Amino acid sequence: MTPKIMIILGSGSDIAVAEKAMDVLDKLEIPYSLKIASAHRTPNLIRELVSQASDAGIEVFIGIAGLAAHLPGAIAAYTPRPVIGVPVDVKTGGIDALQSVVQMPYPSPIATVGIDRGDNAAILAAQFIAIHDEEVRRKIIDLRWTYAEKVYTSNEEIVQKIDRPYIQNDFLRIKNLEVNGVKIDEDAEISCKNEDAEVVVIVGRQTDLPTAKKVTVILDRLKISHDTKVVCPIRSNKKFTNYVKCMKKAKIFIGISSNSSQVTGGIVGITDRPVIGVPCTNENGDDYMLTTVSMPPGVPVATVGINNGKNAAVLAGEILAIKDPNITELLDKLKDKKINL
Ligand code: AIR
Repeated sequence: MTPKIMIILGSGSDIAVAEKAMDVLDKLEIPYSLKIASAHRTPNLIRELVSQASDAGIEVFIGIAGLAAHLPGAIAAYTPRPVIGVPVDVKTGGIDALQSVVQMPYPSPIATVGIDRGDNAAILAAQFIAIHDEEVRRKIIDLRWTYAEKVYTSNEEIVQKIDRPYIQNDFLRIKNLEVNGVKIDEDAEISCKNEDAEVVVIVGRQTDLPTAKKVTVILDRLKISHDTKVVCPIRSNKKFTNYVKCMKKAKIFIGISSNSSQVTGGIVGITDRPVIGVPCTNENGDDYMLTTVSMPPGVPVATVGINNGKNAAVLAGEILAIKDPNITELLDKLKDKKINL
């Protein structure tokens, strides 16, 4: 059977992070292949392996590496398919690897997940595949529920067992709370005119709109339908939730996030579709890459480089191109600079 996903490790010493990815893919019953090849020690092997794997039908690549982790970028050089990068903590807490993976130049994005987050890389790869596979989509929803369930059970197993004189454990006991899923609020004043948009771009504040513009320029070049809204999940929670929920045909969400990156974090909690995050810089020049990428297990955000809206759009194109040769062709032209940008 041809696997759908190929995981490549920069070294055998990265195997513990790969185990987390394989645990998830086993649960989701998605066939995968695992190889070891180093961007620096064996560049020819990467070229051969990735080219042949792409031709054979691999749909998504996951590159896992530490230190100067150029592996995911090297994979991207030889495939039109989306590449997910997992930085590994070998030195400096993995920050060296994270920067090497996430800060890719246009038009070669790496969908970066948090340091050592092999589990989130596998969920993200499955989300890419689920765009054209409803069965995988259902399995992801079930798997993600197990992460949520743990939150509920820890209230019983940890909090309820605490015996202290002033803790009031009968007050709003979690297991007795009725918690409903978020529903569209017909009264919230936000419209969803472009309901058929395949890619939905959400911007938390006006000042980040230039980054959104970079996204939409490239989506137009790729002939991908899109809708953009400036709406903040903290200042206008109802509008934000309503918007995400009413864009029912969205295949991919792109969140443009600054500060604590509540935009991307907010989207990923209320959709099972893949979420791409573009971290922005603020007026003082601080960037928000860490608050975008460092998501907990179960809720990945595919992070691209700082302010790199163009790479977010290319990544969205690569994901949709898995089953759409027309987009693959347009991406080829973009990458070869055959069309004038
Ligand atoms: N690595 C291997 N080739 C290039 C890089 N950056 C990474 C591996 C591993 C780290 O270097 O992905 O995380 C150390 O590798 P090793 O083989 O010395 O244990």
